[in-house]
Amino acid sequence: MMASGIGTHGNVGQHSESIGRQAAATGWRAGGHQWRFPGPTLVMGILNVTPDSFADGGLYADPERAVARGLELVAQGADLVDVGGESTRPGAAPVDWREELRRVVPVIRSLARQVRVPLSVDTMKPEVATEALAAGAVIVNDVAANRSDPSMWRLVADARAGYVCMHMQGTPRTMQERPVYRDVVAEVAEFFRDRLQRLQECGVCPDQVVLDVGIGFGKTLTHNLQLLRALAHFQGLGRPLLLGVSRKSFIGALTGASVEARLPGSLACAVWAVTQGVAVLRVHDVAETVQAIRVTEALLRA
Ligand code: HH2
Repeated sequence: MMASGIGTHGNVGQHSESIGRQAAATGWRAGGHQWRFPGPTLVMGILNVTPDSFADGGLYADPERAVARGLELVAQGADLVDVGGESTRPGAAPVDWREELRRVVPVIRSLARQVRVPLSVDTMKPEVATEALAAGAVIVNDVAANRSDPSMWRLVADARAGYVCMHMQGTPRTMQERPVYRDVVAEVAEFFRDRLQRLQECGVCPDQVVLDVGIGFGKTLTHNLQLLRALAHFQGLGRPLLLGVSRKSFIGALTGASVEARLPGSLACAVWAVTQGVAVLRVHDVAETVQAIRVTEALLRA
């Protein structure tokens, strides 16, 4: 059965005229942190401690530089900082969990001592999530929520951590080879319903969870656009939405812009997402995004 508000593409089209969607009233808890939505859109700053991430690979591979960048993101207005030690760009090779730990744990430990904003760990591995939570992270950003092994969910339940449940078709290595959906909006919604059920069975409360359609994770340009158009309809699932579009390749496909030149397209998507009730935006360009969304929110209120 479909949750209210989420249907096929035809049904999405019917609802696509109005601007300024009220998100359903929801909350999100992560460790001792708590947010109510609708409210100001949260900005999650991206901090990739990797040699090969598609936008900032190699810039913050050194722990001291990474910590300095984390402090800078917070000073620019980030409400959360998402620390990742493994690139998930299309075709990326998996990183051994010990290497990923070596990359992210010292950075999380140091930032947790210096900033008040919650830290999140962007990882697909339970071993890394466990150590990152022990080092001071309070959110697990899980791009591999499509796995069947429940160990990640059990540890999120035990830690009462926040959890980002992202949709991906396949794995980063293979996901862009030939993504196929009968109806991408309906299938992603069905995935979320199934995961919310499984998470609850593993002891994760719904208020620990935010949902992310996973732009670029096993999706063609058309799939990405269909999901972006349908954002408001995922509100029917009763959980806040997180969105990661920052500098992604679909912006390049639409405009020809290189990774470094995709800020305008990223901001256009951020503004659109705010009008559609998205609660959290995961971005590289924090200061610019904060300004764009504050103005959008004021316009929606006026
Ligand atoms: N996108 C990326 C990584 N993690 N997490 C969520 N929840 N949603 C996303 O859209 C998302 C994500 C890819 O971006 P980035 O971290 O900049 O690059 P890389 O994976 O190459 O490190």
